[in-house]
Amino acid sequence: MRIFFTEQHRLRDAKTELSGGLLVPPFEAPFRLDLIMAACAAQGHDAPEEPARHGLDVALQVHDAGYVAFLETAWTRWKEAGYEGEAIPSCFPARRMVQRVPTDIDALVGYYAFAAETSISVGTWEAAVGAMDCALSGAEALSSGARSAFAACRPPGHHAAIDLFGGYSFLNNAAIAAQALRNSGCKKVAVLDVDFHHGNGTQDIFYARDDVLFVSLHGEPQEAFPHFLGYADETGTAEGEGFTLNLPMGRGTGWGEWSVALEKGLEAIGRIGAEALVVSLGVDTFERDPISFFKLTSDDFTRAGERIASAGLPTLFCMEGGYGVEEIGLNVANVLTGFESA
Ligand code: SP5
Ligand code: ZN
Repeated sequence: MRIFFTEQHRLRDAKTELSGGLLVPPFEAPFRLDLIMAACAAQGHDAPEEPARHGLDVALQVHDAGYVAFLETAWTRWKEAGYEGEAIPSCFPARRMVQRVPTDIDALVGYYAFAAETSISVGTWEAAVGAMDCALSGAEALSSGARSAFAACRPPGHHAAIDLFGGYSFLNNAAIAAQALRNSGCKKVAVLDVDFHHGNGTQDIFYARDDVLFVSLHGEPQEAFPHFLGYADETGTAEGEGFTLNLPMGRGTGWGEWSVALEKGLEAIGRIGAEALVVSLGVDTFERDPISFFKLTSDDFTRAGERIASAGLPTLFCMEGGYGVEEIGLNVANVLTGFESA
């Protein structure tokens, strides 16, 4: 399978994450992708290719233009304001407040955020563009006939909504890839999100659309980040009614229950006649993930890859979450190996 990777991901190396009232080193850090690339090489996967530069046209089909311009300039503007730390939102347009774009940089950071744990740091924009380029090169590979591709995206993307960052996500790599597949002629595209966390951003982007099905397996919102989206009764709106499928699960979920949800998701993908599949691949469902509560084992990831292959669709894997443990590389490589062996 073709693998797209760029060293540009290293430019996202924030110093701070707001966690438990402290500023801690972020869970989402460059070493993650080093472990993933090393494990892929160790399992004999193809050598990574540098993605092409695609520009922002497709991103602007799924994100708000003001939001993209904000991301591009946020760090510079934050520095110009004289701040010494990283850009952390501290003030939000919450219930019954006015949703009007402000001019002040502190206000802008809050306006375009849905969570405060994710700091905007030097190089964040450049790294996010590199991750998007990996996803777009992966989509292009499928359009030229590849059975599968792996976009080694970092920073991740599935929490990035039309005009909101957070959850370590800035540009929604998977959604941008799905849009590119639509642009290149796939009538229906499915996004299967197996990251532990609900893909609130991807759901937001496609919620009223019937050309992209969004299926998500995740920790139930009452207990799991991002908390405020991802309930089973969110099924889409207007033309998009029936094109969102949320499969939330509780603490301690292992392969038994998780794999039943996966089969439900795959059935829905078959039912709508998807012509291509984008997988938001998080491995934070692992039993020893430090911030999550599912119990998948490293062998379960191989099985997951095999089951995803059974959909029989051109498939693009976009890297999302998975934290803190040596096994994240093994777990990602196992999904890809499982897929290819099926
Ligand atoms: C891409 C992705 O996986 N983003 C996840 C972002 C989660 N960030 C906030 C996590 C807060 C978790 N708090 C649980 C602490 C358990 N001790
Ligand atoms: Zn996650």
